[in-house]
Amino acid sequence: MSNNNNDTNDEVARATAAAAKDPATETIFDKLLSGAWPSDVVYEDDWAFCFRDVNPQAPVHILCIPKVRDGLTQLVHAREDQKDLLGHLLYVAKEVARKECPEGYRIVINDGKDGAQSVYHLHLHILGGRQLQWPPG
Ligand code: TR5
Repeated sequence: MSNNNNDTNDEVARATAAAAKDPATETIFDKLLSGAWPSDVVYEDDWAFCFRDVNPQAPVHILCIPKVRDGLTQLVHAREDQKDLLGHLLYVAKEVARKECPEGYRIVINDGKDGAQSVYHLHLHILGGRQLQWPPG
């Protein structure tokens, strides 16, 4: 687990580089979804896929993504007809968090460059398993 200043700077650098790329290109999450790359899957159903983050920022760090990206590179691009999907993802994240983090948790969406988003496939971060601080950096 890591959360020092160097990691924070690295994450911002990755986010800045990712934001400069064409958001239509496939992301690493497509490889995890297809099984081409291994992932530690926590939950999946027809719409949602939840797996442990490879670089955890807390004892519990799980990502929850839509199985089909369909333009959802980032939250800001969500369409009205995707409201049910967004609600489903939030509900699934809550259910996963309730089981994994009985003392509480945080659900985060990083959006765009200033949000330090580095992978352009919508994802909810579920963080817990320790006392989280506020405000975030
Ligand atoms: O910075 P944002 O909000 O876009 O979050 C992207 C998250 O994807 C980060 O927390 C990364 O640690 C995580 N990530 C990146 C890779 C990866 C992953 N989680 C699981 N497995 C991964 N693989 C195999 N490869 C990655 N590059």
